[in-house]
Amino acid sequence: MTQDPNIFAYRYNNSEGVIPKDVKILDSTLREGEQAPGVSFTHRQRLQIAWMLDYFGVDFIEISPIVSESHEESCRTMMKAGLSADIVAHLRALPQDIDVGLKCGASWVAMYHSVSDVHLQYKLRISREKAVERAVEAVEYAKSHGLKLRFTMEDASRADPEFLKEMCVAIANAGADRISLPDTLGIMAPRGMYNLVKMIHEKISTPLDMHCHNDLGLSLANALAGLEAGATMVHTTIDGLGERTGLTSLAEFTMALKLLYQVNLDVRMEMLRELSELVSTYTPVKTPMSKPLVGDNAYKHKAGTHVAAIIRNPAAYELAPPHLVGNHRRIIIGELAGKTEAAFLMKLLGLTPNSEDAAKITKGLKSLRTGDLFELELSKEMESEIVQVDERLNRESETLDNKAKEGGEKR
Ligand code: HCA
Ligand code: CU
Repeated sequence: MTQDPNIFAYRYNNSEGVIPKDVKILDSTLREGEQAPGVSFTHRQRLQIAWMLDYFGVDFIEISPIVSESHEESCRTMMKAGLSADIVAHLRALPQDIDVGLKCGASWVAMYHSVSDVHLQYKLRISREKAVERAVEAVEYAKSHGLKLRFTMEDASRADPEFLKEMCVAIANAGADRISLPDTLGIMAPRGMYNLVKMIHEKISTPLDMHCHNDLGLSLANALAGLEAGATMVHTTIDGLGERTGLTSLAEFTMALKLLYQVNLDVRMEMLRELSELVSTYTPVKTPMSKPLVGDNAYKHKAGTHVAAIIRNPAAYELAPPHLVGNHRRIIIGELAGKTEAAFLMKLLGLTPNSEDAAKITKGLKSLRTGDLFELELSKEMESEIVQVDERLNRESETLDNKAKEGGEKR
């Protein structure tokens, strides 16, 4: 089979050219990620994460210098570290916060201001008019100090669309370099996100950012929908860490771009599992086993029929090879194992595999009633051994079939 097994799925997606080839990634592990319950990095950990994200190849790294003196110090050090990524100082739309950014030597700041009525009334306790006035003043203040800036319309997805448009136009006219349209509550469906972004994209030419929370598990889908509607950057975090249930995961986003949109970003995807492990080491939030791509289970194969197919061609049950994201392929041996695995096990134990004994072992594994007995990581050598064992079993059963045909022998 020479054709890519994913080809028909790609055809349904029909998404080549639908989003910009030079789509940008902003990683907010050091800002939004630190808002995840239980997460707090040390200064050194922040610097290490920043270096690794930079080496991975993200375009922007976000950190909030206003949280504490330690954060301010990390921000200042990162600005001077000579990273290729731009460092964005995330702060409130207030002159005193912008001053902190300036003190850190920032060239990019991101200032956030709520735009939904519920936030204006209950969080900030100000009118819409006051919100526009304050926001425009903050943008002008930052621009007058030579800063590049992103303005975040916090809770954009729950704001009155007329007011959101008014605010976006005012902020664009005031000179913002980018505008973020976050789904702060994770309340959007992909269609809704598409409509919202399209509405703003038709109104202003300022480049737009997607920042989608994952409260309904739709953060990746919504970010992609936003890109389809004209946004050009997506905010991610390692493992999707963030306030409450977090936002779009860096691994899922980069792989979705590659597989679903045929956009090959200039990033080191093979670092994804390592990045996930790093953050897991530094926080009490352990990467869930079932986490797509980087989780322990992402490339484990259990059902006998799956394993048998995997060893002939991994593409049978893998959307992309594990090494692409630095993960490993494993097979589970236990009550769901089939004859091929049992034969492989015999070979490992120094026995000569044959169909009859392999069947007995399979039966034995089932009668143990212990579920998964153990798992094996498949090295390249092991995989080729399994294929050999599998071919041998196939030959054996072919011979038996032929004999049966020739002599009417019963099996
Ligand atoms: C926050 C708000 C924010 C900002 C997003 C952004 C959100 O937690 O302070 O700057 O693009 O989700 O609205 O994270
Ligand atoms: Cu957020």
